[in-house]
Amino acid sequence: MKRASWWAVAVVLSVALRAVGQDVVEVPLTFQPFKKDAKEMLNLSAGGIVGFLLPTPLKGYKALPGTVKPKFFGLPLEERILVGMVAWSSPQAKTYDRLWMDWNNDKTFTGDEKLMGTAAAQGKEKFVLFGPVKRSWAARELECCFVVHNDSHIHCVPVGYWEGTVSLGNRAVKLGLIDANLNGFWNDRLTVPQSQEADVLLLDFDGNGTFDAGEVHLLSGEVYYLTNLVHMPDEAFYRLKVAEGKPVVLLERDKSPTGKVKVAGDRFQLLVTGQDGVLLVRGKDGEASLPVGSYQIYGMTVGKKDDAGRLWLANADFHPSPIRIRVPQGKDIDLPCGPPFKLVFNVEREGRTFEFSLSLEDKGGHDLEGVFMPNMEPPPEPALVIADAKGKVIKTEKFHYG
Ligand SMILES: [Ca+2]
Ligand SMILES: [Ca+2]
Ligand SMILES: [Ca+2]
Repeated sequence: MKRASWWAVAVVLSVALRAVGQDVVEVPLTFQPFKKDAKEMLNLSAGGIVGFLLPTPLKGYKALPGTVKPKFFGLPLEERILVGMVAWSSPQAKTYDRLWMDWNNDKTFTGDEKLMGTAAAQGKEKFVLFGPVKRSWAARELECCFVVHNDSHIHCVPVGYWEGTVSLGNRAVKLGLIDANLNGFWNDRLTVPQSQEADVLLLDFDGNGTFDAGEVHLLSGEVYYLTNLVHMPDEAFYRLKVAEGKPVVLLERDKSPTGKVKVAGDRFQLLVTGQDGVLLVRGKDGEASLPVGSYQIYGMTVGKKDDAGRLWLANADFHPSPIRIRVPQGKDIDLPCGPPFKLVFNVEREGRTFEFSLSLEDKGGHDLEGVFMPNMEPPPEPALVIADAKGKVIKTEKFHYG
């Protein structure tokens, strides 16, 4: 009798241990320094910390004598403002290729606080990259790069990110974490959907080996802020914890019951808030799982493949009136957003002047913010043709994006 009960205990224990082993997965991370590619730095760190270039110096500062076209900015870094100045190196430079940061906060810019930048253009965009630099700031060593973008603003970004691979279901999933708010920790979570005060989670959701960032980071679903719950490619939800003192992330599977939501797209992302705060839901083949509960949908990106299998994307922003839904267990919910889209033609008349405009609405009547072709460019502007009753063309005009 006694022996039999020992056996029983042993069996229960081994089952429990195996379950724990499967529910928390340790993922070792390695540091990946950014290549000298300003656009990649900005995309993967969701812009890092941003300051606008201003024509007048910040209070207590003045331009260095002899500088060409100086501009000024402040970067909010850890409860303090890092004040800086950019200028052209000469009247022929045509770009802000010199940078001074007041690292020691003495209200002056000195030679040892100066950096020289490398200019690079990518398409219509213009970048000047400074650094990497390592300086004392807020009682610690800050290592970062600076990027002047389109002559209008400056970004402070980390010098790289942590990357690892986890086996989920039958797939290896590459993930990464970036200290996007540059406070020395890489586990700051997004609390409200409009905030940008958080670190970034990189997730190779489509398994093509790279973290694909769109111009708008919600578009790809692979570069987004770290949230309490993370929707992984195996359809399950996980809580990510960063192990203390070592480059390891722990993935703990959330075991809440789930339901399904449906959107007519080959791929889609929904930005929602629910009982666990902000959550990016990643769907494919028209459906996505969500833990049972009530949600507010703040944004949506939908991708549909064309005949050649290339993905076209459309996005909508539901601020400030989010769509409210309830996800019950084991029942599919058709969401009141997404395709089919409807082209709406509006005419406004004032005296002899007519104004024509076009907009795209989703099935719930929500305006679409943007549509992107597979190359991430907006589709060509449509033309307006006015003809008389006999079909003779009177006027042709092009619509403009506005
Ligand atoms: Ca100084
Ligand atoms: Ca951080
Ligand atoms: Ca990818």
